[in-house]
Amino acid sequence: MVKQYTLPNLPYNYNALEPVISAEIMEFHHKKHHNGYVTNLNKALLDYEKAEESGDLETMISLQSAIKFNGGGHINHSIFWTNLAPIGKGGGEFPKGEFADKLIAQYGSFDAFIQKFNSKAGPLQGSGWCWLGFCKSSERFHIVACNNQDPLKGSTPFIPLLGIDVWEHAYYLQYKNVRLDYLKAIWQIVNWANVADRFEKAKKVSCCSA
Ligand code: MN3
Repeated sequence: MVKQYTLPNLPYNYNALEPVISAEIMEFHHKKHHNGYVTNLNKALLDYEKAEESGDLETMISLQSAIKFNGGGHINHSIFWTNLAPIGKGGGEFPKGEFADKLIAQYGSFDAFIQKFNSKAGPLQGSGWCWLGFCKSSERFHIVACNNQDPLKGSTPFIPLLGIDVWEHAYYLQYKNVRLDYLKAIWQIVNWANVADRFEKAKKVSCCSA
């Protein structure tokens, strides 16, 4: 049988990211939104397997967008939760070491990087994600905005290090329509140790021939 996915537990309580992200947002985001992606992904994969077994190519094709959307939603949120940490427990604390040195070498400073990231995430039209990705071949970081639930790896050659969800469901209950306030605040809870850890792994992955 085709692999089925499960909703991962959050590495902290729903209220742990307050005051930056309210418990209400976190609970809805995890239990309803992420859980919905997992449920719909599993169903689409089972339906796809059935269609494949019976040679129903049209149904297989019709299921591809559901697999992309819900599979991307599961991948993206699974990264996002670990990219965040409560204030006082790693949240917002810039790391030291190779990752930090390299990021500063490319962008000038952490603040300059954040400014650049937010200038890409803020104007993203509709729903999507903004990512910091790394390319081993060019040894460069890339800030990329992706629409809907398109996962960074799969849509681009880059390995995702940090993703910020800019769907309205990620901030609307607290920040209303002011996405930029959410984007300014979220850096207080970015788990840079997790981002640096992902960088260490990304250094070993060939992503493209650039
Ligand atoms: Mn989301």
